[in-house]
Amino acid sequence: MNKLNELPIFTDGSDSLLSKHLTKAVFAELRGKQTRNGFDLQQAINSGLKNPDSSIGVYAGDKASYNTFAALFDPIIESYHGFIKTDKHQSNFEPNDLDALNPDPDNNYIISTRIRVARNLSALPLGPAISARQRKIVERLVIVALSKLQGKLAGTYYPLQGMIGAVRLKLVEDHFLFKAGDRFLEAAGLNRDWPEGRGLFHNDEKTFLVWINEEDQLRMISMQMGGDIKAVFSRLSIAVAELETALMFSKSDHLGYITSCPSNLGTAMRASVHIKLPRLSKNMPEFEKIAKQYQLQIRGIHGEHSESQGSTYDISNRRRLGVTEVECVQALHAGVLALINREKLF
Ligand code: ADP
Ligand code: CIR
Repeated sequence: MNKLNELPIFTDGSDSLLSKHLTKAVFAELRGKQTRNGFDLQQAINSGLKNPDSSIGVYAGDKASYNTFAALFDPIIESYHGFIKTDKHQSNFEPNDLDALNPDPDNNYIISTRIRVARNLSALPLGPAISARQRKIVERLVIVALSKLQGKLAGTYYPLQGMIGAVRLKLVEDHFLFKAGDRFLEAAGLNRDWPEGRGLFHNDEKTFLVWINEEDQLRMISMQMGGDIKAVFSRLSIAVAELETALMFSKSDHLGYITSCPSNLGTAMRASVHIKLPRLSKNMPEFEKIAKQYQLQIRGIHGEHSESQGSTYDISNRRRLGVTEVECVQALHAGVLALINREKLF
């Protein structure tokens, strides 16, 4: 990696939170700093520099990055989540507090529902600064914890190393597995030693899955066909509580669960539906207006940075910090109801 001597110049097309908040003064304050794991500013911002179309553009190498590089990370966190230094994050993962009747009981619009949370182990650096040896320790610890799951959550771990190419691609295509070679993760150092230490756990029904050592050390996922958001949330709540008894996750009173991308801090939860909106999606300004009003993010059908296919979109909660898990999902539910009601009016 080249040494970062001068304030990077961002092209006009760059709209990332990095380009907005890496001012001359912030750069001067942070350029010589590094955390105890040796993670420096160059590593924190490399993804945004290499990928001018980033929306965020920064990654943390460890929990300490959020203090060491606070002059850059705090304004990014505030811009993304609307959460300031004096705010406190609170958790509520209680399914009984969620009021979310299926918004599409006849299956006319919602294809599938998925909720994921990210977690990292408190004793080790985050993915951008982890060593190959430490990554394998994560894999081993998580496999042991997963092997204790019982009943419908019990399943099998499939390491990426040695997996047949066609099998891996089918899992990606079917939305169960992360893709390889993501350029944002590549520039963040998250693809080092690929595919060592990475893998996928899932139960027989593929309704509970865990990604190991992708962008975060764990991504725990609950998903199923249709729009029963509450069932998906309940399954995840039980599974996460179970794994939390066996693993010590990195968190802070202020920032909630610590993740490598600041957009995932707090609940680290993205609750989404794949939804068909053939009429509304022909009127993008109206579609985007409703999404903005309900603080929803619109993604393509193969996830972040992908295009939509036909009129099917991935709709999810945008905020994850300063809101509880129940509030994240309640926001998705309210937004999805509004989208379906608008679609019906055309
Ligand atoms: P993340 O959810 O971790 O932010 P991505 O946006 O990359 O990551 O999505 C990961 C995968 O999950 C992609 O294959 C995406 O299509 C799939 N996915 C997301 N939401 C749903 C959903 N509601 N139903 C089915 N698959 C989904
Ligand atoms: C980016 O900056 O575009 C990538 N590093 C991904 C950021 C995560 N995106 C999001 O909205 N949660």
